[in-house]
Amino acid sequence: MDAIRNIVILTGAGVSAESGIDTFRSEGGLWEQHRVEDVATPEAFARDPELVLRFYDMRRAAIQTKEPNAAHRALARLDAEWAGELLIVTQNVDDLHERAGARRVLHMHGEHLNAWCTECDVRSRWIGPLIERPPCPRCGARALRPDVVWFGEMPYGMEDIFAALRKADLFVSIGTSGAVYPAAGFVRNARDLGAATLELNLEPSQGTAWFDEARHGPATRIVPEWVE
Ligand code: BJW
Repeated sequence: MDAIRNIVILTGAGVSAESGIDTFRSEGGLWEQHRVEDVATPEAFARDPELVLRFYDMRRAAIQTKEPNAAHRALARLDAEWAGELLIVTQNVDDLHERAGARRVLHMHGEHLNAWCTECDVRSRWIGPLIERPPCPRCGARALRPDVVWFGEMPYGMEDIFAALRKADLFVSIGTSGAVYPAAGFVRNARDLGAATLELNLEPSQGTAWFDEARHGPATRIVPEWVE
């Protein structure tokens, strides 16, 4: 990585799979007969809030019992040691990058540990069940929803992500199927902006042809191998 100074790393559900957190689109990756596209939308929440809140309460509780794996730890080491610019853009709502020690992390699809009050627009740390309709710590309204980005909503941090992509010498995509935009388009954005591109995934992703290089295997093996 001699000529490389600035790195953008995109991570997806595959980086947390070996910690025991289900991916979205794997075999059996359905939730109670619902596709993620049917549960993770503002329309689904309006139609059946109990179903959606139950889905997120269950996932939030499960995530809190999981631990970072060797891939998270390798990325945290890279973050700590890399003198150039580095940004880990994660699509994951878990906090396993942070619990492994990574600091330069941007959660473009939100965080399961946060709730968002749709009444006063304030985000707060909230880890209890949302299905009980707790009051917002700021305004008291019973209008908290998970602070995650659903289909049709604008992902967080897009300006910061594009600023990092413009400066990047290397773009690395880890554990993501390349099915969901705008994240799936970052490889083309990075290429157009002059970065080298590398895919690290269990299998070829939908966008694998866009990468200069692709290495396939479990994240706990191929990510530490790449970092070392
Ligand atoms: C391993 C492994 C191991 C397994 N080791 N690897 C038509 C064309 C283009 C776009 C659109 C379109 N129609 C609609 C859109 C837009 C839409 C979209 O992309 N839809 C698609 C279905 C086509 N996107 C949006 O609406 C987004 N917003 C938006 O576009 O706003 C407008 C905008 C305009 C211009 C600029 C910017 C914005 C919002 C998308 C929100 C996605 N939200 C979710 C839910 C978040 C909350 C939650 O967690 O519940 O985000 S959906 C879900 O998918 C979640 C994930 O972050 C996301 C990506 O999934 P990911 O991480 O890739 O997981 P999987 O399961 O798909 O893949 C796992 C991979 O890991 C696999 O490849 C495995 O092989 C691999 N793997 N084990 C290594 N051990």
